[in-house]
Amino acid sequence: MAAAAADKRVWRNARLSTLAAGSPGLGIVEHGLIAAHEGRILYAGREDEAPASTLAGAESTDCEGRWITPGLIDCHTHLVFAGDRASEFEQRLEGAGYEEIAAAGGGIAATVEATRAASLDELVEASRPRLKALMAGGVTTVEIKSGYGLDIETELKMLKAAKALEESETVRIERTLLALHALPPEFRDRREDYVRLAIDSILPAAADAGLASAVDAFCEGIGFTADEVALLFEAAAAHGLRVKLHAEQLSNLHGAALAADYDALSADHLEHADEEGVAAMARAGMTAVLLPGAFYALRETQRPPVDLLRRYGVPMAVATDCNPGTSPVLSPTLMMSMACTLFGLTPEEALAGMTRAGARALGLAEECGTISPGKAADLCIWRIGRPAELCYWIGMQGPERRIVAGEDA
Ligand code: DI6
Ligand code: FE
Repeated sequence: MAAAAADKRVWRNARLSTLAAGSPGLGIVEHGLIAAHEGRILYAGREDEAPASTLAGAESTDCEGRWITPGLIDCHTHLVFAGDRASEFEQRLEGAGYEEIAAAGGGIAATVEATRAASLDELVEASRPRLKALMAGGVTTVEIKSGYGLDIETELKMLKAAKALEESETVRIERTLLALHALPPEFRDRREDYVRLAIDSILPAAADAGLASAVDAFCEGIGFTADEVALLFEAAAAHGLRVKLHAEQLSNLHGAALAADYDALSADHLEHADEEGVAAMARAGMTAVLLPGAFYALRETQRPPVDLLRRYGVPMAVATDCNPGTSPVLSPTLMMSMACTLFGLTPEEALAGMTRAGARALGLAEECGTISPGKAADLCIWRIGRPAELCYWIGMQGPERRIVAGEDA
């Protein structure tokens, strides 16, 4: 993201949904005003209570009663990849299962082949429209994982592509190394060797190049075992990288509890998580990342344990999981809608899931996700009558205006 920031700006005559911690519910402020200086929020509250000093000399925008929310945060995507998997979609419609397709060499392996074959530039340009679609939907921060390279060169190429996208688009991008995503075909009979390559070579290379801020893995029957993930997480800690985990998506390998042992930021998917896993997540202060797009596309029936997550006070983030196989999703508000309709979240929980909890899942809780003094002035201005509309419309257009670091984006 370009590092420019407007000097001093004010958005007035607005209705705010601040999501600020400590405020009840959505943190609603009627007759609200937001003031920002050099890309950071100075004041967010009632217009008639705004200190004169925050207004002096500011460029002022009349929001004409529109709603302002924090910019949306998509904390789990695989949006950098080459090729597409529409044919796999057709196969699934004819009855083939996701795990069956993967076992037959399709699925993730098909995207790996296309991603290895693409140049860095091709990869960036193939991915840009997906990023742009998410941005148009209101996303101001997005996490992008590697995981379709599964060799040093291509994993780094993917992370470099994510970096190039951040440098050329007005959006914040967090990069995550997902080397333990699938076993690459050339290691089919040498599983341990690939795990060693990921831990001893790919991880250090990504860390040394400063290309990733977190490490993820796919802990699943068709992915990697809890023991293999534990080895990876030890190495991540040694390199000073936080961890997160695809856990309990298709079965329960107790990945959530494992992730908690390594002070993970989040466990993601969680359809098959049990009370032990949720309790461990609560103790470790983790965030649960719910991905209703994958649940929908795979026509899953086991829902994540939302009641348990509520009971244990584990914050629930909602994300697109944008990927070519199980979640070809390009709309953040559609995920909020599905989080409500398919998983039973309230509209308040779904909006918190794509703002405050999304930031927490990325370790960015101090930086963004709520409209609070000191945080980045990343905002969406919506032409809606009430915040629940963000979850209610199916296929809604994005915000009327998107602000990143205090600038119209
Ligand atoms: N879980 C998912 O939903 C994606 N990766 C993962 O570990 C699927 C990725 C793909 O099918 O390409
Ligand atoms: Fe995923």
